[in-house]
Amino acid sequence: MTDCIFCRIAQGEIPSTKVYEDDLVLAFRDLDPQAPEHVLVIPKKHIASVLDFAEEDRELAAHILTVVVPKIARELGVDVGGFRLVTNTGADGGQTVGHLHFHLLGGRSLAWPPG
Ligand code: IU
Repeated sequence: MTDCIFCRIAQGEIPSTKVYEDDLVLAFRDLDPQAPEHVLVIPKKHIASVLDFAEEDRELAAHILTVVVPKIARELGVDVGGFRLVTNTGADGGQTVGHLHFHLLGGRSLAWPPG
C-alpha cells in the first residue's frame, strides 16, 4: 500500500533507524521513544492490525514472536531486566498507524496499567 507510511518504511522509501531486518520483518526505532529502548517490529507485508492476521500468516506471526522479538530483546539487553511487547489495536487501543506493529519497550521500569 503506497499510502501506508509503514509500508514505505518497510520498502526503504522513507528512512528509519533499523534494528533488525529479514525478508519478512523490519524493526526500527520509534521516532518518539517512550522508553530508553523503543523499537517497532512490523511485518513487511501490509497487515492492518493483529485482527487482520490471516491463516496464511501463521508462520509470520510465529516468526515475529519466537525469533525476531527474542533476538532484538537480547541484542538490546532488555531480556535481563524485562521489557514490554504491545500492539495497540483500533481507536480505543490507541492505534494511530494502520499497519500492524509491535512496540518493544524497555530500559526502564514500566508502569502498569497503561493509561
Ligand atoms: P500506535 O500504537 O499506532 O499509536 O504507534 C505508532 C507509533 O509509530 C508511535 O509510537 C509513533 O511514534 C511511531 N511512528 C514512527 O516511529 N515513525 C513514523 O513515521 C510514524 C509513527 I507516522
